[in-house]
Amino acid sequence: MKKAVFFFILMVSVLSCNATDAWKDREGFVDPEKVRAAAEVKPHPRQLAWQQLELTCFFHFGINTFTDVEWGDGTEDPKLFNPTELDCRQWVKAVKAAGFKLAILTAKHHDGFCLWPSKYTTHDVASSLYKNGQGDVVKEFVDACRAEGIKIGIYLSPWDRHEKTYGTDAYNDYFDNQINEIFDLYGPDIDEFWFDGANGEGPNGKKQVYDWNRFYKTIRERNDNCVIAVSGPDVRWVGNESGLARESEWSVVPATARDQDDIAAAFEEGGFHYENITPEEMEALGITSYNYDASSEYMGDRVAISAAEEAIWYPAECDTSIRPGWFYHDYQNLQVKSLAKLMDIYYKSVGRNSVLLLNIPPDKRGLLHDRDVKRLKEFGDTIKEIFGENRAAGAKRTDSEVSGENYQMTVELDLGEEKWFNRLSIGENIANGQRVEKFALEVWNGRDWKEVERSTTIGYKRLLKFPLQKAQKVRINIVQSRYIPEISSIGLYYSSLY
Ligand code: FUL
Repeated sequence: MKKAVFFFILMVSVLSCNATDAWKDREGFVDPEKVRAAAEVKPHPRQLAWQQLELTCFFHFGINTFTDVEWGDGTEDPKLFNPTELDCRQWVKAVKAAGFKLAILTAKHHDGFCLWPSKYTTHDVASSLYKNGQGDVVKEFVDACRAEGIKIGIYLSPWDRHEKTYGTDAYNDYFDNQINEIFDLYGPDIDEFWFDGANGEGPNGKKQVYDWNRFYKTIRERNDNCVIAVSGPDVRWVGNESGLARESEWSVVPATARDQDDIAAAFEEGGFHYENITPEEMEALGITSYNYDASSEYMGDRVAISAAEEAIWYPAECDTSIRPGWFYHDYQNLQVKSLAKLMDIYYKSVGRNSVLLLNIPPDKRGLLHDRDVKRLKEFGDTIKEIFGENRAAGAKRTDSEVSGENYQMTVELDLGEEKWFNRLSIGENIANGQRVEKFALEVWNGRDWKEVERSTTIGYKRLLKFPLQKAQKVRINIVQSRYIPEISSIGLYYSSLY
């Protein structure tokens, strides 16, 4: 009996601990004016359009597919590239059926091998056996995307382990020329350029000093709607390759998050940061700038914003692969991520104010493997099944007044009758910024409002999983916001499994 009482007390304290932890503030200097100003930072229309895609994908395909490695060194024989059944339409159909809206092809990876016939190098498809050197994979890819209505993304690795000019100013010309070449041949409707953060040595042992602003200017001139990701100003790498956003994911972060040298350092050294100290302490330590840690769990929180000179809209993209590697390897055929794993990633990427970038690597034939195609279909079907029926559709919504220095308010929904649900989808009108810091989901049990779940940021979309509820009235209790909350969508759903 004693044991049972002890266990009960332990469980109660563990549960209440968890509940309060979600709202626990980090210790540190907070400047209310800067926090308030951060709520005014808004996305560029190209960033907003990108965020609304939710599901985007990668196709890692190239010379590595044939040499069976993850990073080629640029010395591989182009003749090895020879897909026997290449069908980009098969790739694009598979991802489209699963709900993906944009696909990115690795037109050039770190080995420098180009999947299009480039007039600036011979390390490309034109020197391969594929269609006797007459093939053009980038063209086949963009044609397939256009035919299926999928947006187009191009991955062009700045780091080039083949190109002889790498490490000199001439390489900046080479890289800029290739960006222009891509637009000349396949543009202008390229919606995402993906520049990797990895920056190693070239064939002559030199590292490149990139002329980033020149590359960005070229892209802006060719298509102002195109977002530039990772080593670029529009889309931020989330900080891991597991497809997981932070529990609190802010799209408004210190401007230093966009500093290219810091991004490269973060890739190499795991990064470093000083956001937990006051400006006075920074001065005393001789630190002049707030440094960047791509994986800091505090990215964009009040303390980080308070230490920043400037805050910018720089939303997170969560990249991960459906298999352990980015490129296809036969021996990984039994390691395709499970549906449960993919759904967990979905809740923790799209469901945490981020865009998912899922890689599905085509094999040596130039086709997606059956196992990957099957898993993609299950993934898309499961999302549609869960989120296809919104049990809050047509509900009567009542917003309270906003009060207090934390802009508290409630949004109440009357569902018209009692309904069962165990998933919440909620969104802010991010065209006006990201504001909510702490909220709770509550249900009316006939006498009182009962708290079901506590959470933190919302942003474009927040998904919550919680135990099954039956209620007619539901309330979102916003307990802390940086400015007047603008809740633009609320959905309630039921899922038996995921
Ligand atoms: C990394 C690269 O080094 C990997 O090969 C892969 O392309 C991944 C998406 O980005 O930085």
